[in-house]
Amino acid sequence: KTKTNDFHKMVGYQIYPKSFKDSNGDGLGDIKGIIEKLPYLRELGVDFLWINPIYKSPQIDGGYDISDFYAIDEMFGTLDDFQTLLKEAHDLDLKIMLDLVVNHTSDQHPWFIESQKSKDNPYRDYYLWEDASPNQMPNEWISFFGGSTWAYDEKTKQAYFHVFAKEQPDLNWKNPKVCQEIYKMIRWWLDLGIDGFRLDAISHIQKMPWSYKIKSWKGNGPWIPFMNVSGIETYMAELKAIFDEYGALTVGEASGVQSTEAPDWTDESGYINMIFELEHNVRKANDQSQGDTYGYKKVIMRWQEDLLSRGWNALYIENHDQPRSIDTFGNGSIESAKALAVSYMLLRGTPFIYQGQEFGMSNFPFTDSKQLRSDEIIKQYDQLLTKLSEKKALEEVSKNSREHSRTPLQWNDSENAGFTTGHPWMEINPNFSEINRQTNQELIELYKNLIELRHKETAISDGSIHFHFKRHPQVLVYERDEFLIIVNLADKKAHLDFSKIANFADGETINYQQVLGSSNSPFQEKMVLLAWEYRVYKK
Ligand code: TEU
Repeated sequence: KTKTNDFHKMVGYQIYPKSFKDSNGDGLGDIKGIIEKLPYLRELGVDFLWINPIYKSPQIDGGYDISDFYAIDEMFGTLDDFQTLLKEAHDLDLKIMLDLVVNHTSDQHPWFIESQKSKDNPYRDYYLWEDASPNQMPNEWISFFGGSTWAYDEKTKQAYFHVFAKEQPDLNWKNPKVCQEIYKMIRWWLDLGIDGFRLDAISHIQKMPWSYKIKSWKGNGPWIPFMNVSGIETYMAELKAIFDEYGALTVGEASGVQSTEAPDWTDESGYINMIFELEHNVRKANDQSQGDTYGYKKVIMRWQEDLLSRGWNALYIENHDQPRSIDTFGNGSIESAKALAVSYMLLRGTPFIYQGQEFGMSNFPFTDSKQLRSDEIIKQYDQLLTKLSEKKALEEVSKNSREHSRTPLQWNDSENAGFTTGHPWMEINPNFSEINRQTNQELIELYKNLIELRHKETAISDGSIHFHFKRHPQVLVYERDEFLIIVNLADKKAHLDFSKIANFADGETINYQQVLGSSNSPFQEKMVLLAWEYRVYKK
């Protein structure tokens, strides 16, 4: 296989399998459930599915704690089921992308179980162990999920390193045996016929020397010692060689890779096809549950411009780590969900749709801590209880929580929203009779139209991008060659005056035809946009 630019035209769909569709009534989504819904996904028009981890796992972190890279977790089915999924998806021309989680394993992985046994165990160096004492860790670094990056082990008087939960020990990439094991595993899945990988937390595999002192505890400061640290190039180049050999489709989750560095990661000779930026989820300073629209817009514009001549963006507004966009950047209305869809689906890059986003699924109204499912959120909650009331603590942890996006999918208004015939593993959003795949057809239609534009129009898949009204706080305006896209991202009116803009002001009326829009509105130099209005024109 050779490297092509096919992915420029593609649209991905992200599946959080535990909450997608349950086929056997145990309340947990599974592989057979995905198979059931393939026709729906085909009809939507997406080209590939990214499935969150389905490997064997104790599920401390939604499957991102893998205890066997070669086995499918029982809750999702069997390897046979997976191969059936592959075949049926491929028959429908849908590609399958799996999550590749290689920064860490579960502490229940046989390698770690061995590693923990003694200092001279052959697997000791598969992980990162250092001398320590219960009150003296090797350094002051802190993990993404809170607390020290070190977990002390009484038996050997050493601590092991973890950037996520303590049940997710980081692998030691400096050990060539570890690399070989990982590369072997990658080949195994590609040989099985999968089409590619989403590289989880890949920018963390290389760490600074343990003596590194954290300079700032604000923003990304604490993560500097393990975010895109120099030396990572060697591993990335080795990974790339394998991906190229198979023509694998690859997207990196690589926080810490700056927009100015992303071209090197994703151009023709880059390590991966495309990259997710993790910066656009900007929140209002006084309210973590509310998106800052201008902040979002500025990040998007910067990434689009920095990757214009080289490199490729993976575009998204929702995933399993973020609350629902309709409530964060929208106002809960379907109009706002439509505006958000248009704001990112026609940018330069490969868009991803997160399950349920296409029919307006929204945040969950948490009323009881028993509704929480993520281990790290429950820990946060317990911690908050030491200083806050139950109500306040719950409010605090659910403000900006990734739990919101992980509730079961709302397929219809029947019992359990058509997700399961059993008892759902996580409570279903009580709004399922109003918001489900049957009710919000208009939003689904819009997504279909946007996907079709990406497939048909090379200006959209491969064209240039140029922004206008860059300082406008709520309206996003961009040209993709002969296309002009205008989106009002707020629930109030906005005025635009194109007459001062060079291309638009040469006296002649531009012959724009409206391709999509929330209303029928011919192009005018001076225009008034209604709340959440969007317009797509073509010359
Ligand atoms: O998330 C990783 C992730 O978001 C960090 O790499 C990010 O850099 C950090 O939070 C700073 O903003 C992935 C998965 O998406 C997530 O669900 C897992 O919990 C995590 O990896 C661990 O595998």
